[in-house]
Amino acid sequence: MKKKLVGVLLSVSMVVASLAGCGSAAPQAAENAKTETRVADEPTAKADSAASEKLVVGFAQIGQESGWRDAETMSIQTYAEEHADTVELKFADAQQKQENQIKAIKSFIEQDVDVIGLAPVVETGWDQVFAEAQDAGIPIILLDRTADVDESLYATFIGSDFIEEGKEAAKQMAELIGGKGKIVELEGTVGASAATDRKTGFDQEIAASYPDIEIVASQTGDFTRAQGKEVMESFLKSNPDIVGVYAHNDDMALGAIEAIKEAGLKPGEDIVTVSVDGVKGIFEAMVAGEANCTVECNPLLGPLFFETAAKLKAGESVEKWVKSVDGVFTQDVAADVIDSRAY
Ligand code: GYE
Repeated sequence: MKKKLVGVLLSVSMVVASLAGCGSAAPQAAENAKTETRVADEPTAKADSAASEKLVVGFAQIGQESGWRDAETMSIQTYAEEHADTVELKFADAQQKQENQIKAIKSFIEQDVDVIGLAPVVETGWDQVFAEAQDAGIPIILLDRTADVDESLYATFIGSDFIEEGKEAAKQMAELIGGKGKIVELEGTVGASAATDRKTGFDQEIAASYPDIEIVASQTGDFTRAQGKEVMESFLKSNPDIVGVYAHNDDMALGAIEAIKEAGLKPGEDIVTVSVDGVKGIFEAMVAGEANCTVECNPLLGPLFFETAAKLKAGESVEKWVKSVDGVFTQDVAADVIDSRAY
């Protein structure tokens, strides 16, 4: 409580100092100072909204593990730059570590931001810090990945249906390999909703509808191209007769394609690929005939994220899940659409 009051007072003196600096606005400055002082008497009022009407948002990003992630970061930062007169973004890159995301959230709470955005690197372990944000009256937006917490602890989830993506990927794989054969699966980050659900959806659909398809190995490649390649190399050594690889994101598929080539096989023909995201690199690989299908997952969430944050600041209600609408792209359409891809 004491800290908050000091923060408010500091910001009041900053407003007074900056306004006092411009001569002709002096009477106005005195007027403002009075208003601001009244705010200082009320320690519960937010310092930022008292000092300006800007929407102040803290975003705890996961890291830079994939082309998809970079596109999302760009979308968020570009929106903030283009709306700098109304929006202030405090951005943290957690370098793939949950502890760094928790630290970032705590610091956003300290700074009394209006809304906190988070792409949870893993699903569990958020209850305590979310409760702290709630106690401070700061709503949380989950962006692109879900968290395994009580619904009351966050305002909304903006993102795709990963189970559906997994099911769609399974149908595409079945189509590509004629409903039979041995395949391998490259999983995303262990404990991440995008990985858990893409696996659940895929594995369930295969088990339910395609009895002649066998998933002979499934292992994490942590959503990165480097690990996708490494894991695929070991898959190829122990399972030389596979006909397909399903990767939870395009970056791992691109790594797998390198491994397939180095093993002297033809990606896209000897071993087909199905992955998720729809980044430029996988379209290039499809045009080259080396990848077969991508299930789209839209990373350009910046505008929707800030619009939702503005609604929350204004006290408006928002849907608990704002679902992205995504498409599916196969090799035969890749050349036609590649130039229109925005990421
Ligand atoms: O598919 C993957 C990224 O959370 C939906 O995270 C996101 C996933 C995306 O690293 O490439």
